[in-house]
Amino acid sequence: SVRGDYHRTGFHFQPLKNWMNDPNGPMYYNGVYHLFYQYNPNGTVWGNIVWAHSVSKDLINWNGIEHAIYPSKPFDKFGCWSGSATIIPGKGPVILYTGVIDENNTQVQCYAEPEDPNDPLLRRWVKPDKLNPAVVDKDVNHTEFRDPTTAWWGKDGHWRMLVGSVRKRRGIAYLYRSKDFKTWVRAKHPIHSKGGTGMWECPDFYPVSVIGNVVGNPVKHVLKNSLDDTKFDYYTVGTYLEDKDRYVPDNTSVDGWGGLRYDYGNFYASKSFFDPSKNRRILWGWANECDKPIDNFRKGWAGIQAIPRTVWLDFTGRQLVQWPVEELNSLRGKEVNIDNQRLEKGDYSEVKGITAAQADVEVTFSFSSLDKAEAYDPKWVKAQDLCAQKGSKLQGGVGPFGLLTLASQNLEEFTPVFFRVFKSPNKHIVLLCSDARSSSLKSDLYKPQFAGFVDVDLAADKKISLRSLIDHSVVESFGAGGKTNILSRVYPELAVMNQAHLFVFNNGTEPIVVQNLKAWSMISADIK
Ligand code: DQQ
Repeated sequence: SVRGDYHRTGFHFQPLKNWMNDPNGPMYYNGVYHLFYQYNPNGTVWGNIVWAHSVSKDLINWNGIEHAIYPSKPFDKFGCWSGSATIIPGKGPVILYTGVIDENNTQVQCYAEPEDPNDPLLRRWVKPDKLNPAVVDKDVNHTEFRDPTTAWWGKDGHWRMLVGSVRKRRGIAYLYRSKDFKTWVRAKHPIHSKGGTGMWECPDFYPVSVIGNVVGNPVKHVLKNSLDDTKFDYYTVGTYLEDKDRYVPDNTSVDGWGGLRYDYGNFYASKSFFDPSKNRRILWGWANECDKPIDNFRKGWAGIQAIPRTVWLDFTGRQLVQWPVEELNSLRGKEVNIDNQRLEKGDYSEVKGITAAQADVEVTFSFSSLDKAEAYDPKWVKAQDLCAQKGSKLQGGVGPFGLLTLASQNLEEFTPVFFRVFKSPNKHIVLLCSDARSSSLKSDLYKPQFAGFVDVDLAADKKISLRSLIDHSVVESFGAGGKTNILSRVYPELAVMNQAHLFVFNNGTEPIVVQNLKAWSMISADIK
């Protein structure tokens, strides 16, 4: 097979060919899930952007239909960029998106609605001239003014929505209000902003509560911004002061690069929506290629979407938790199990009997003591640097232990996903790492080691869980039940198709027990 075929995903969403980036306007309407996305119909690089459109009954199997929004008017002639859907009670869905009006990249916000609201698939979208452009604002940075959010309805009977921007180096989420969804007026104060963080792309703002209390009191709000500077999605948990229309992050969450991320890997420009059919909030995020542009060209495609994730507030109130939507389990085929397998220092053991290049793995590791944990140096503030320094090969105390995914038989190639535990004076510090440095024999690729800290109390539990979705060129991992997540894009040359293997390993002095491991061969999703 040609390079590209064996890196194509089996159950992660991707179009048949060409370039895809941000998920746009996700929603559930009249029994159908809609996913729009930034798409180049003519090539494998970013450009000629339209809103492609796919529909689904289950978030896993998709049918591509005609492009929903494409340049057709003076206000979007140079691009139809990211935006969101809002379902207006008694009327139905509408879309706000960013139109690029000239070669200078001047951005305005535009309005689109279904041509026929009774079409179950909402195939055709129109942009009424008298409603467009919906927002033109002379007082903002006109080339950095984009990505309107889903609107929400305030107690005063006015709609509100946010648009991302920047002034000097201050990232800004401007707030606009409207009585009728037609005329929008910028509020005196942005809902939130933060100096030194650069352009805020694709803001997202929504209420959250601890799971089981989704419909009841929203206890907190989340503001997510995609930082153009770093290409990661950062969020804070905080309070929305409705009467002032300001958002204030809690003192346990910080804005900017030092803050919490949805994902510590390749995951950007994400967007969430509320799914009333199952009372849950679902998050979509774009996972860019790490392959070279020339290889994207050879493959004929570039960009995938992460598996849609249910998102809720952790019981501590300090962070979110994410988990693949339950519908994904419908693709689980053959299952293998391991119980109570002990791994001494240096042990690695193959998980046989599944298609290791297209699999779902859930595992719980336990150990009897934390005494051997390595000392933590307070200088190690960046998880990614610590992972670079320690990796999976350097022997530790408690860990490194975890999975070797997409591994070739003799480990010439492998992508380790693993924990390392450190001891600091008052607590233990847990690192989750997904290290692409050994993922491919090919040398001229971007093979980053990604990592994040995991906020868990191991002293109480002495165990930790990991789930990895392995899909040819992606390893998407959820640590500690979805508290710290990492998506890696990898391009093995040997560990492909039925030449790929999966191992559990321990490279620390403390013995680790694979308390329980379940792995499934994954059936391919039906994505047309
Ligand atoms: N991608 C879109 C923009 C957005 C950026 C253009 C984020 O609207 O700011 O394709 O990836």
